[in-house]
Amino acid sequence: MIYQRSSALFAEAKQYIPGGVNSPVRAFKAVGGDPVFVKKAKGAYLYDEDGNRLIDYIASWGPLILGHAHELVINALIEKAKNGTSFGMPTEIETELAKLAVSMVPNIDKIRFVNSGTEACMSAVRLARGYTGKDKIIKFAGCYHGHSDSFLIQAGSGAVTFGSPNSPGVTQGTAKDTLLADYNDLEGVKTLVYANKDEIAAIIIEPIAGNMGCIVPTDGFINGLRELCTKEGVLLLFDEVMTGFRLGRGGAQEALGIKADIVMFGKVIGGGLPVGAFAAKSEIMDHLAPDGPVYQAGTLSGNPLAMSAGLAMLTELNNRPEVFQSLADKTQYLHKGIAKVLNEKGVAHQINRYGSMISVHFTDGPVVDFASAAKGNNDTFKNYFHGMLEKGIYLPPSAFESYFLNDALSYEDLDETIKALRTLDF
Ligand code: HOZ
Repeated sequence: MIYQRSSALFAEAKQYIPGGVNSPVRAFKAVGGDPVFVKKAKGAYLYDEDGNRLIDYIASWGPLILGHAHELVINALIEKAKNGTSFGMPTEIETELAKLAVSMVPNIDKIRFVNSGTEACMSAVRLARGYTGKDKIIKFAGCYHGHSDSFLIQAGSGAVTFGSPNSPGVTQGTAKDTLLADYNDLEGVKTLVYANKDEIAAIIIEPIAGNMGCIVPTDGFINGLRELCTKEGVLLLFDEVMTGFRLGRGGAQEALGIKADIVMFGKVIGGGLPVGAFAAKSEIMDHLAPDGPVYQAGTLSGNPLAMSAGLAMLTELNNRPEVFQSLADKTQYLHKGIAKVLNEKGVAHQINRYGSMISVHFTDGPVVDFASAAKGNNDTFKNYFHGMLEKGIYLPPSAFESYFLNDALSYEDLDETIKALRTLDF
């Protein structure tokens, strides 16, 4: 395939935008080469600036569960835009989306809309601290909760891709309140909690991790965290930026059958527009301003365009919950197909999958945490990524990201993907 125009656009972008991108993973640094510039997308396909059609496995990093430019979402947006784009005043549609979200997600009474997953996680931690009167939080190595200071300690996603999981610019004062544990290591978490007794406000986790590739919690891990938190007066925070409304109507809470104290959402709840949200029982949420003392605000929070896209997508998912099983079936099909080809080719690999999240790790052993994810062979990953791109398959451009399947993908698309893999040399 030809990527001339993308390369030219990237060269120009680099003159005006740091690294040529507005979010580092997009720059292809982990895989080399120039990023693909998108012109438009529809359903399961991206169409790039060089006229190539690509089968998309990132779905804007998760939110496009129904596929790109779904007509329900686009029509809702067009209609809404005719009446104005931003008011900085309350609108009815905010309550409509809040009501729907509260009806779909277990264990929440109230929800506050923000503009991104970063904002949601940052605000949720402030709320947890304000509610508990404690300062420290525990996060897991390789988990990514956006780019707020407290979370850039052994962070996953782009932070680890570029070798700076602990970003310069985060003060020692902030860093000391973020304690670090290993994913799937319940004993390690217990040790931290007991060593910092009565000082931990919250444990924040991606209940299915998606920022060190896809990593699935081992049996009893999340449940163990739940029991520990309840016993020790620590709030359990689920970062459902990727899993919310994707693993089922009730996200990971529903899929795992475990309740969190605060749940954070991101782009999914805005149908792909810039939205985030955090939610909990009233007892916790009522600590937020203007009812309570914990401050949080934003002119674009609850923006009518974002609300209309979110409402359209969530309404459809709520009315058609069979989508979740259908996505999981397609993901399993893809898993089997990829595994068969890689086994035939004798390529060492592990495939992690949960619902419609999946990732391929080029390593021998099980991938259960950041350390095991980091053992993946990045040269093999690069060949795989570029080989697939050459065949028109767009995968996440880093081994530390999950794929997200969308409802528009057909079994023919999946077969085309598996067929493309068959042509690669490792
Ligand atoms: N951090 C996002 C994936 N985990 C990538 C964001 C982007 O580059 O758009």
